[in-house]
Amino acid sequence: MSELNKIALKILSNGKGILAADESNGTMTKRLDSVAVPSTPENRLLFRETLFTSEAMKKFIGGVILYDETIKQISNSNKAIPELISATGAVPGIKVDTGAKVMANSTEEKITEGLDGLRERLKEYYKLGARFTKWRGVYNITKKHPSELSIHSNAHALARYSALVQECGMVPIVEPEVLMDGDHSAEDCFNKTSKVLKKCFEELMLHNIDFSGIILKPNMILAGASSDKKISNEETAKLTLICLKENVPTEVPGIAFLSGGQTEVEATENLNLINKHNDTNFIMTYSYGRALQQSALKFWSKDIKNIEGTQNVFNHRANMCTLAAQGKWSAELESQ
Ligand code: 5MM
Repeated sequence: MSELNKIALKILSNGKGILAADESNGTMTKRLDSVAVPSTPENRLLFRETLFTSEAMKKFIGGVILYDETIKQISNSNKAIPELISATGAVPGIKVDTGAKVMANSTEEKITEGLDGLRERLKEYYKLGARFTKWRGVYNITKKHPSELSIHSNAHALARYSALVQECGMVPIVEPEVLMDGDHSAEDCFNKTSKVLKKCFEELMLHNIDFSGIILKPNMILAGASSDKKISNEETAKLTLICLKENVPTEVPGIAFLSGGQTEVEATENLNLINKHNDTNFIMTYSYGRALQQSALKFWSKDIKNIEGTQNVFNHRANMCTLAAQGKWSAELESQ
């Protein structure tokens, strides 16, 4: 077993999942604005540290994706953040892309940037304690999109990023996110996600990536957020499994889904059904941002000094997600 495969399994095994706490300052400011808390470095740290020191970290969370600001912050208990996370048994990770920007010669599609100087930045993050990384490509669905150009360019960037990350001894999370925005059908989402994944793995292969040392972070197969043709959770689980079986090489150890704008319970229920029907060898777990943090953030905003209360809310959510990652979740458990 390679070192990279060991890291991936440490993050994903036993129903554990990933806490995606890598919101850039722009996104985190939107999240904090929505609950009327000022977005200062101190407040961003306070909320995140509240999650990182919860019981959930030891029991349910295998890895945390950090943002550049956070990985360099010192906790209120005077510890470096990666040290605080490692002490819980979870693996510190870092988002290394510098964001999705409008693609030249296209006003509607985005290309993720951050390859220039990446080799040097990776060395620095490794020294700070990171052992895995994340890069997110985004694709929108319309009649014409994603275009061949966007599918190809984002896959190429994901592959170049992955090669540099593995060279540096870390596990790359490969996140091609086909967005939920729009009124497209689930069938459209299935077809377009399939094309995106197929191209990603072609490019990863071309760049000699060790598939046993990556984690895939895909979207689930859903109808667009404003579509009137929603499908059932059972159908989402089945279509998601077919899509992954058809496009992901069997050497990949695990798949950690993004929540993409689903509610906390929806994202949990869909993951649970995926695991109930999982007839693959892939570990199927979560790498949620919003679907792990939403209710904790709302609770915390009422009194940012109420650490214990906020942690209780987060512990519950992470517990539900970990049950779902084992196919053991049920709706009744939500209210217990
Ligand atoms: C945590 O949110 C990340 C967003 O970062 P940006 O500020 O760079 O947009 C995002 O990449 C996230 O990791 C994934 O989309 C999963 O989060 P959700 O909320 O979709 O589960």
